[in-house]
Amino acid sequence: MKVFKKLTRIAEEKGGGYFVLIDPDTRKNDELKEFIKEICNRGVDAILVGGSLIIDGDFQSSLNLVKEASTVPIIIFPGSLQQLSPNADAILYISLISGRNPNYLFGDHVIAAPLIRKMGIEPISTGYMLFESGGTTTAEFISNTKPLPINKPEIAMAHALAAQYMGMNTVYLEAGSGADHSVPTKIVKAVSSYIDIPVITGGGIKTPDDARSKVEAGTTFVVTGNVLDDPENFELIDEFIRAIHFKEFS
Ligand code: 1GP
Repeated sequence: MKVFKKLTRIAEEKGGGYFVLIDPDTRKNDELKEFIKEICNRGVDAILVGGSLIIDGDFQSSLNLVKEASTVPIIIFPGSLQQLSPNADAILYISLISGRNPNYLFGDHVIAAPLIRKMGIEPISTGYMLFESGGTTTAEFISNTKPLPINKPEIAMAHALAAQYMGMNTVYLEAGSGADHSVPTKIVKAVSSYIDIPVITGGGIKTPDDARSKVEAGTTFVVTGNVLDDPENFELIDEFIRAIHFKEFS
């Protein structure tokens, strides 16, 4: 069975699926390996690797390290065409549908498609929707697009439905990495109940309660990144898992 289908089934069984995002700038070498082993042992469902802007990190070597240490699927979350690797299991094949930048709607995709085919990794067609979140996020700045308003759920719903009608596998509701505020739960609920394809929600999720509210609102997957970078927060991982896999723990 294909990676995304499998993950969707797991999420349905557990209540929700939990993805942890690894930004190659943040963790290096041994520390990264240990972190990956630990989060896999604790029950994360998949690992995303990538970033809108990588400054000091090395995407390829980070991905290879993650691959060596991981027991769960590795999905590339590409910030650019440089972030491709045959060592991943799948890639979020992202169209930035909240924006109108042609390169991110159907431009880089043309260049990446033959490479992805050659690499033999699974493309997960993703309608990526960036939302206002209290400040300018890297994703917003780099993509030069305007985020969706958070006080107009109907705009988000129409975008998500268009993604479904265009045959995409999923929509990703994104507040931006390190966002002040996560995508409002009412938006997650409005979109999730309006479409039939799985929803991924990420950006600015800092507490297990917030993660749980997104799952209750209907998201299929929750993504966290920054929150676990602070070693003091590491133990939160178990709480995130309990909050997201709530069916297993109820
Ligand atoms: C960004 O959803 C991810 O796409 C993770 O965001 O680092 O804010 O958790 P955070």
